[in-house]
Amino acid sequence: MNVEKIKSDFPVLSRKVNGKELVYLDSAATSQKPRHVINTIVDYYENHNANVHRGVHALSEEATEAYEGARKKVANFVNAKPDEMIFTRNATEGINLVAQCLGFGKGDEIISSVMEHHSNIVPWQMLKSRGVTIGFVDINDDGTLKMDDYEKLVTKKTKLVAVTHASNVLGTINDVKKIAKIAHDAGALLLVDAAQSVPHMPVDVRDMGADFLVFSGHKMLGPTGIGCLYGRRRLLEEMPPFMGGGDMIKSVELEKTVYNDVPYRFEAGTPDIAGAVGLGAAVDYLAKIGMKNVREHEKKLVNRATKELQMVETYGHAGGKGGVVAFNVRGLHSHDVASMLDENGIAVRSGHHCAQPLMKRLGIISAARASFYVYNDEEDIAKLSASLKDIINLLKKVA
Ligand code: 7TS
Repeated sequence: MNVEKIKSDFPVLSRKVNGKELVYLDSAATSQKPRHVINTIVDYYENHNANVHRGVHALSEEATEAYEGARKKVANFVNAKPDEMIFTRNATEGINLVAQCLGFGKGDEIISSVMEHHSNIVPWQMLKSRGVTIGFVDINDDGTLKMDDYEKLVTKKTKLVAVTHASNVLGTINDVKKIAKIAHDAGALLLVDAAQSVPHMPVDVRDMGADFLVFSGHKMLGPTGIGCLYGRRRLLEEMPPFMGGGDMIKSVELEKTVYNDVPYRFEAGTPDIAGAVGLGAAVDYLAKIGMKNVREHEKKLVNRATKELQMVETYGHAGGKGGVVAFNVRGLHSHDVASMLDENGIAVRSGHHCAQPLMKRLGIISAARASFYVYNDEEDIAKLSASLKDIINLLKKVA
């Protein structure tokens, strides 16, 4: 991988922040966008813009072709079929769609885990009013899931197991294939939150055994406002629509409506056409680099970061973890650490990372987090490490 060349494809990475070269270490929150994605979106608006699935005029046909072409690209990227791929706004919307449409009722159980992002906890909690109960798998000290908990918690009453493929805080990559087997053996379904895995490693929905899988375009070099829900076709066909309106129907009479086929049934109203087209371009860009290469590159970076960041407390020590390092400087709030790093042009996220139950489980209120992607290199980590050393030295002087 030629990181220097890749870096030059991202216009924003050449800007300065606080007079310093930007070091962007917040890709787990959202990734930067390469020129190819930006230009594709501009080209779409400048030359092809029209609504999809309706007009017979040239622009409408071109827009439909571009939108459906993007669906094919994204489906292919995770080894799904286009009609199993629903465009959503983001990973969060995909999870809410499943929560609202799968037909949960009294007595159903859902098993989540303590390492989940709020988006894989709150939509399930919202079903409590229907009499649904939720169980949570715990973590070990190294930040891996307690696999024994699945054996204990997943029962005949379990309708769905919801788990993240990769943790946005700990970096742990979970053995979802094994979890799929436990879920399926008990007659339950598996939903995989792949918001932090699809952008960073090869993902194959079939090999994994996922019944549903969600991800967001904006974390994988694509624009904001577009995401995907993969669902096994038979399941999607049995599910009622999420929202009603245009495009999700075959015919409407005042008394009744015949719904459209999957996946259109789940895409009510004018979709984010430019977003989908931009995501298609992002997938092309990533596929050209090769997802195995992306994964290997991030492994190298996270190993280097783990070695360098011995002077701070870090969270999540699973072997082969993803490109995320959450940490705290003793005596400082993570927001203060992030602000001090920002003065040096280094962008990291701080706070609870939308994972408050995990923070509680770790016995902390917040953490700073450096997260890596295709445009980061070892020099970025060296800069982070040097800045953290400066912060710690400054603290010693003040104390
Ligand atoms: N699941 C995981 C594992 C995530 O990390 C995130 C976003 C989401 C779901 C939700 O994605 P969205 O695009 O629907 O909002 N995670 C983060 C983060 O770690 N910092 O900012 C957003």
